[in-house]
Amino acid sequence: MYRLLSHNDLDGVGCGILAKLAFGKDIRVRYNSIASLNREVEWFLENGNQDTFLFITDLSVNEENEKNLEEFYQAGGKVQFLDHHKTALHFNEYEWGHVVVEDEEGKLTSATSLFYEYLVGKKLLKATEALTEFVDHVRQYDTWEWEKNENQTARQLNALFFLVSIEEFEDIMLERLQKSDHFYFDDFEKKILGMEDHKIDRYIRRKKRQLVQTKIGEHYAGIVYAESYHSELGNELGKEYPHLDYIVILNMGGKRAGFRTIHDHVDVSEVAGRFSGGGHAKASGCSLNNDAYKLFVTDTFHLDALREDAKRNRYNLKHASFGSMYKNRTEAFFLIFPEDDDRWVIEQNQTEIDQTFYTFEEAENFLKRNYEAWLVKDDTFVRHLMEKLGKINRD
Ligand SMILES: [Mn+2]
Repeated sequence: MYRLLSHNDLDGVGCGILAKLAFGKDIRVRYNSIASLNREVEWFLENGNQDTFLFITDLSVNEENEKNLEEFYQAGGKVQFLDHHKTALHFNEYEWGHVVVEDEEGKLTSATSLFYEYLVGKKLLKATEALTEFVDHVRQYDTWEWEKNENQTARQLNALFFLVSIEEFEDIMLERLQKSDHFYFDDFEKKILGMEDHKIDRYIRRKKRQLVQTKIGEHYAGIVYAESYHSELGNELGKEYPHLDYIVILNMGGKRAGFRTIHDHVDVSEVAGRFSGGGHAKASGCSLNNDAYKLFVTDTFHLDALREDAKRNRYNLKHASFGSMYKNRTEAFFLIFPEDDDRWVIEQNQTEIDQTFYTFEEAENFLKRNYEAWLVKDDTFVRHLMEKLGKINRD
């Protein structure tokens, strides 16, 4: 008999689907949250049969289970641990541990891609075109590589995963992967996935107007409350407000904080680590313990939300040689413009501030971090210029 304990996200369930294809009725699969995995492992070690082969995928166990698994293995127990989280790399010390974050070609791995490689390598599963495609969609979604590749199938595969129950998702995929030459969505799925895309768009648009900014240590963070679509949200908010080092998504119902960044200079697994959480460099999470609650909720609840930059301007544009106009909540006006030798300067209410910048982006970052200013709409821009002109004419 085989037993699989895996994560309850798309990557974790991808492992379950592969396990069922490989072992059929001989495997029992259970999907876990980060918290419930340790209980399951404890239960297995206390009650499990020495003949049952245990797989653990996409999640890490605590130190006690780590020690007990090693004992179980040394006593002849069969266990294989497969993961791709940086925080689990120390499991490679064990013969039963296999943790790879990036493969030899520099491609990011996922639990599903590692498990596929393992099963095919051990001749427990036959590689097919459809399976290879499915595994790579899961991998691209989990590593966020889909975005760079504009792989909408990967994104929609995850959306479908959340639209149906895990059991339904398994059933659909098991049948499709066994029967078809290629991975695909049927017409009904395409229709509901289209509707879901619109719903996500509206949700994200609303959340963009609820984000507050705060400084934590040397980093600037954006904080938002949200129960759903954390990955999409983290990514879209990160792109809308690139001056923020990372985005904190608070799920009050789940009493958890998620951290996302689109930047390479920040490692959010470190941020989560400060609150006993973990994860990847670009996506991580922790429980809302007292410290995290105070920092992210108590200390920021009174703050006003950031304002988005004007999007449909024809005149007041970023990088403009005659200047880009910003404004903040205190009604201060700012102008970013280039000065002779490739330096960008900021003028606040017609007075230049001391600091100068090499690029427009640097200047804008400074402005947004320190003044929470936004690019004003054309009509404000024009009105402001007219007033200035009027003043000059009167003088
Ligand atoms: Mn994963």
